[in-house]
Amino acid sequence: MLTNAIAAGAVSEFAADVRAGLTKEGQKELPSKYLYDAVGSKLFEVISELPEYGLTRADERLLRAHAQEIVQQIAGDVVLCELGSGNGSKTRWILEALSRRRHTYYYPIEISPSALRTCERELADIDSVGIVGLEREYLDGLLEVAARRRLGQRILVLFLGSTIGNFSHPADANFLREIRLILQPGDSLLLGSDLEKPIRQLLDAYDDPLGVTAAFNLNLLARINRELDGDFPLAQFEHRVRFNSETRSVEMHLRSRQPQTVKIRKVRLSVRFKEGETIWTENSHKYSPPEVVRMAEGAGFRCVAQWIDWEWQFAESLLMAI
Ligand code: AVI
Repeated sequence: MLTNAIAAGAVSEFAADVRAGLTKEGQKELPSKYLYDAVGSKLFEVISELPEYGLTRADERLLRAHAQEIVQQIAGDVVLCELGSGNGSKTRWILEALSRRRHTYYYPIEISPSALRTCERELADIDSVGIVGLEREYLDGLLEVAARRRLGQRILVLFLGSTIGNFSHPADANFLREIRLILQPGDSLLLGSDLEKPIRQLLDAYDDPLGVTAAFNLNLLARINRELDGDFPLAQFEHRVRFNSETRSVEMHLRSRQPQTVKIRKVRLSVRFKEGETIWTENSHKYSPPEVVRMAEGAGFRCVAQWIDWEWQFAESLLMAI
C-alpha cells in the first residue's frame, strides 16, 4: 500500500515537472534527472564506456589512484554516503580503503531503484561494509544519513561524476550550500567535476557516432510515452548538442523535425512544436579548478586537496565543512 502511494507520488511529480517544462514561455525544457529511468541508466552506463566520453574513466582513475590518500585526510569513524551512486563501480576504491580501517556503513542515495539494486549487488563482496540503499532525492537521503549518525561519527559525502555540472549556475553553488547546511564542521565532501576542454572534444563526447547519447536523450520522450501515456513520435525528434560559451556548458536538446502537436494524456496536455523548436534536456557545465575551489568556499567548505586527471581534464576536490 505504502509502495503504491510512493510510486503514485513519483509519477505525479514527474507529470507536474513535464507540464511545467513543456508549457514554459520561450525555451521548453525537461529536468535532466528524468533521463535516468531503468533504460536511461543502462544507456548512461554504455556512454561511460564510449571512447569519445572519457569523463567516467577519468573519475575512476583518480579515485583508484588516490583513494588511500583521500581517506587518510579524514580521521575517525566515517559514514560514507553517495549522492547518485549509479552502479557503484567508482565507489569501490574509497569503500575498500575505509573498510580496511574499520567496519563502515555505506548509504547510496538514488532515485533509480534499478541502479540502486545494481550498486548494492556490485559492492556486496567488500568485507566489513554495511550497505543501506536509500531510494530518495539527494538532500532527503542526506538528511536521513545525518539523522542516523552516531555521536563522534563523521560523514563523507561522495558527489562524483560531475553531476554538479548538470545544475545550472547558480544552482550548483546553492546545492553545495544545501549540502553544507546538513553537514557538521569536520564532515567532508568529495566532489568530482569535469573541466574545460576543446569544444570539438566536448561535442564528440555528447554526440557520439554510435548514437548512444542520442538514444539516452530520446529515451526521455519514450519515458513520457510509457509513463504518462504520451504520443511523442520519436522519429520526428532529433538529438542536438551545442556548446554555450557564455555559460561554458554543453547543452543537450531534442529538436522537432517538423511542426507537430503531441498529446500527453495523463497530464491532459497538448503541446505544439514549431519546426526546429527544441526541448532543452540537459546542461553540463565545464569548470576550471579554481572555480570549483571558489564555489566550495562560498558554500562553507575548505578545499583540503584537489587531484586532476590530465588525460581527460577532470578534478576530484576534497572539501571539508568549516
Ligand atoms: C551524469 N552527467 C554528469 C553526465 C554529463 O556528462 O553531464 C550525463 C551525460 N549526458 C550526456 N552524456 C552524459
